[in-house]
Amino acid sequence: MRLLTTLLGLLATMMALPATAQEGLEIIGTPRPKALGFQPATTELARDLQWFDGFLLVIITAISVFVIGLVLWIIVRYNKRANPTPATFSHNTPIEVAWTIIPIVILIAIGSVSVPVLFKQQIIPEADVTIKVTGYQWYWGYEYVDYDFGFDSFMLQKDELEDYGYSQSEWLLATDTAVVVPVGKTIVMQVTAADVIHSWTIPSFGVKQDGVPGRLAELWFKPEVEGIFFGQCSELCGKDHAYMPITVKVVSEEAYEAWLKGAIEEYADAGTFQIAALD
Ligand SMILES: [Cu+2]
Repeated sequence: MRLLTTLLGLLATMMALPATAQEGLEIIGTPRPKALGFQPATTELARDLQWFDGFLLVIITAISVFVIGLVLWIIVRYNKRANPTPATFSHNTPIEVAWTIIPIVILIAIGSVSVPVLFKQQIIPEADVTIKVTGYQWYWGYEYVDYDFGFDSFMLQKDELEDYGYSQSEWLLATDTAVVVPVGKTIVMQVTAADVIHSWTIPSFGVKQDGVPGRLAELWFKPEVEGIFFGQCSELCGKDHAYMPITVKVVSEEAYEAWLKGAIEEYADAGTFQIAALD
């Protein structure tokens, strides 16, 4: 009976996926129980990273299989019983040339794929929307610099989740306010911190950037699908490091414009105050 209840519970949980919350937006960028691998890639950068990971896995697997095979072969073929009189030579020029050149070729192959992926992340394109994000102990502050408003973003407590349209499984991920961005536009995040080093990330977008006090770093992404995406501070920053998650909502152009109008009215004063306080 207990098994049946568990199974029914499990079925109900599975049918509830994908979870929806907040104006019908689907939760896409989130960890799933017992999942392996990456969260779904929803930007070109994330697709590149995940492809590169697969490419490396093939190379690593081939090298590992080759080395394990060599070791096994030597154990079987050249043990004391099978090979009582060992060879005494210490040099073999062709083999030494091969084991120098082959790794160089492998490293060049990896580099020729890795460097373009890195450069695509680091060369920041012209922004459609620019947002400055500041890490604090222990929450994030966002400023929409084109519109001169800003707001802070705090993690929702367990008893607040439902009020904000989230379920209990979004605890440690969902925040009271979210970064709202339009789908298909180039978003540039200027990342910094006010006290210690934090790190801003959204795994589904394939972006992660340390926020260092006194420095302004940049990252960019171009979200391709509407939905809710979660991330968490990724640089150990003190006792509540685990409690400063990141929520990004990717919405349609119209929804973004509507949200922007409301946000300017709601946060304009708070934003100015915050900017003044930072100076
Ligand atoms: Cu942190």
